[in-house]
Amino acid sequence: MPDVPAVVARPAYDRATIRPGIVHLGIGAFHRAHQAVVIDDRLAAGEVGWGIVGASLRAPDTYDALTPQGGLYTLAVRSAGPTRHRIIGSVSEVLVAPETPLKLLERLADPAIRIVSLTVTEKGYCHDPATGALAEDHPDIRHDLTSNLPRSAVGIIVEVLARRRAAGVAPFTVLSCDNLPANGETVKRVLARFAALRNADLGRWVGDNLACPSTMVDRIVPATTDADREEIARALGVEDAWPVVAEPFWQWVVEDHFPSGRPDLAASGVEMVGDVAPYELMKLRLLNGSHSTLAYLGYLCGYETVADAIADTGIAGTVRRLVGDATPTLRALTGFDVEAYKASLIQRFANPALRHRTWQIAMDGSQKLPQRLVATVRERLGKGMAAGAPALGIAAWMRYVTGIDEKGAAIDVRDPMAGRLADIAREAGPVAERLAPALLSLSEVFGELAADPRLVRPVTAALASLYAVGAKETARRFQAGELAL
Ligand code: CS2
Repeated sequence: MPDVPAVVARPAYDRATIRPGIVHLGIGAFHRAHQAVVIDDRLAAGEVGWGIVGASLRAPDTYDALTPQGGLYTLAVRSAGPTRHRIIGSVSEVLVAPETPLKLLERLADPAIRIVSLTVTEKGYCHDPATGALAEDHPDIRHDLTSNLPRSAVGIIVEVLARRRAAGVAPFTVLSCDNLPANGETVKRVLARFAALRNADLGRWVGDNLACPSTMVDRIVPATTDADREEIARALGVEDAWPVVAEPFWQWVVEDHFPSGRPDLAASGVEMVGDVAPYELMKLRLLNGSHSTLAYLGYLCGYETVADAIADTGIAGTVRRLVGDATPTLRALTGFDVEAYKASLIQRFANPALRHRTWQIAMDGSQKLPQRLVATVRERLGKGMAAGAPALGIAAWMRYVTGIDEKGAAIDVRDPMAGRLADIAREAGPVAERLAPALLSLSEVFGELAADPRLVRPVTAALASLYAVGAKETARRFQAGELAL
């Protein structure tokens, strides 16, 4: 353990005693600032059988950074007050799936592994975002159906479940920690379908035996920058190749269904519940819905970070209206103060010490919009209400994915559907009446609402305004009640 100032919290346990009990797929900054911190607490409480083997499914960068540090890294918790630093020790090993695929399969097959958790982002589930069904023509799925060296999370998990079953080893619990609605059901649906495509009997076995509790995860964790690395090195007096930076707030709500055992998560502040759905809906529609709206409007206005965007009164007012419009679509939550959660959101977005880039959140919109904005519209329409604020968020996404900003400069649009989005934008041209219906016809994103005039009309009106007067003035008009959607 390097010599760091005494104020820096360190693992309060002997790391040599840790035994892995969890394999985490997708070991990015979010996992390291959220679930791994809870596990660090459990290890400190003496539950040494729950160390984490973290796997990257694509790039070796996390492996390269953390392996020379023995898996240790710093968590910097940033707010308006002084930054708090803590060294996390729960990651005992990092693997890179494409480089050592057999090693990963071997670790996953180990009976000591009782939980396989995932943060692979929305697109990592290889599903149709609107329906939640496995995308059977996805190139990774097609590859994995014919290979015993799978590359997708879905293919890897099913391969190992088959091996464990053949060896008479109980399955692990699969714990999705991604921002998807009913993430447990979603991962189970794609796993069972993939397994059935391999072999009908395996498909049934997965359906009958695999536990996939749903979870709601919440903590704002911007991508680490070189400036963060330098600042943390100065504070610690040692270099950390890949620290993570987060806000103080965190929440983790987990459905309590772990037939293969679990650490005592509740003892570290995790809420163990029977039904996560009301929490998920609240978080996806309030926080993530606001985030995506802030990202597209903010980026178009030229704001680099969420904190810059929320300082714009028009955008802040639009986010408040979005939260208000999403509220009637939420389900009742007993014992949780939704009003306090709502009130804290603007403050969290305004955190001056988190430099959360609008561009980062804008990524993968085609995968995020369905649960963040489209689902809110669907429920509002079902209740006889107008589409409301989400229509502006959707229109801002459309303006963004044209790939040209308000000054005529190129936007680096990152999205698995980027090619199709660009083709549609090129064909329609910068004409709201053509572009809005053309993008709305993407059924993967908008489902059955594609041609619904109750969505087409307000989205077209919002997009026309974005073209005519720009994002800043459109947000101002919307929050002032001068643009009805
Ligand atoms: C963000 C989320 O990048 C994004 O899409 O909306 O990562 C968000 O910061 C987290 O879900 C907060 O819990």
